[in-house]
Amino acid sequence: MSTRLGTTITKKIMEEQRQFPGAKGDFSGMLYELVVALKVIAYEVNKAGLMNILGQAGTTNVQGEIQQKLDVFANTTIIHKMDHTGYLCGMASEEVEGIIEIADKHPQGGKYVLLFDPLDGSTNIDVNVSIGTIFSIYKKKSNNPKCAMEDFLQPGSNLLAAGYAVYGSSTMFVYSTGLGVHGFTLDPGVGEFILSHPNIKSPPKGRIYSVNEGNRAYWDDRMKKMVGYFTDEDEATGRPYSSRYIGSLVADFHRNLMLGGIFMYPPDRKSPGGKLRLMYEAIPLAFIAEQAGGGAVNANGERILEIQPESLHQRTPLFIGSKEEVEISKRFLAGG
Ligand code: AHM
Ligand code: MG
Repeated sequence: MSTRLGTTITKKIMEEQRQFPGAKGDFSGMLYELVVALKVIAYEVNKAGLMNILGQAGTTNVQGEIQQKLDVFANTTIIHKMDHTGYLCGMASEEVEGIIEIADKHPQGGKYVLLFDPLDGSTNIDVNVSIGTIFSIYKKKSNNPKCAMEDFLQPGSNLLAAGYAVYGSSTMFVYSTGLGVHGFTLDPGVGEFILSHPNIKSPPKGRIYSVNEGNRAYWDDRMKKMVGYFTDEDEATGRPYSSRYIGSLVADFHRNLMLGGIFMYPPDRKSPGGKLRLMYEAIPLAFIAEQAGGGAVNANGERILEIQPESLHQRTPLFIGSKEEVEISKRFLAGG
């Protein structure tokens, strides 16, 4: 039996730290802590059917959606794992209305802010379908002793790091600090993430389109034409595309990142501003998509990473994936 474990996430983070000569290790320390929180969530998700943890917690989050018990667990796990580290000046979560400040009893003066969607795809929890956690990290901007809203409302082009965990047939952790995208698979035997997908590059052209077609009646003509394009037959351009839709953004995104294709959550009559959250979902995944050679735009064809956020829980339409399919979506969004 081989005793080789492969490259652990700790080793990879240390290697990346060495590429920033002035780095003191705070950023790396923060990532390690976050990875531990994600392992705790993965463990809990994996035994969800065994514990009396399934079902709704009976509280409603800021978006007015009913929270599942595991949402609450994931949210508090990340907050409690990160709040006493001294690395952060604050956090923001999809499940919490305002900024999560660092309590006075914990070390102050952290240089970074962490934003996260603790459990994305939460309607899939009870039915054993892949779900995940999405995160992003910015450097604190303001001179406030505590963090201020401006520290959070930064465009994605300022991101220091972003990534996600997918709790699926295995648990994967995918992240980027701007030096490419790296994917790790959790070895449950040793409880360590092992580098399984170094330097992920998304295929420049894919074969998959992902959208909730049940919303077709609410779409505008641009959207109907675009999906018509993906489903029409044309051998020269490899159409029709295949349709794949899980209903967990993070899992849909991950599959398309690996196989190539486009994920779309357009504006529609029910949600004219789109459904997904700019800060917790669109920006971090756009950062990963671009680092892997793909792209991400809103319904005006604007690059997601260039949007100046106006509020923590702002929503956005999202078209994200391989370079070619994002260009096709831009063409249709422009009315062509
Ligand atoms: P959430 O589970 O964090 O609230 O995220 C919203 C989810 C996304 O994961 C997914 O892409 C989308 O909502 C699915 O929406 P719909 O059911 O309208 O297709
Ligand atoms: Mg989500």
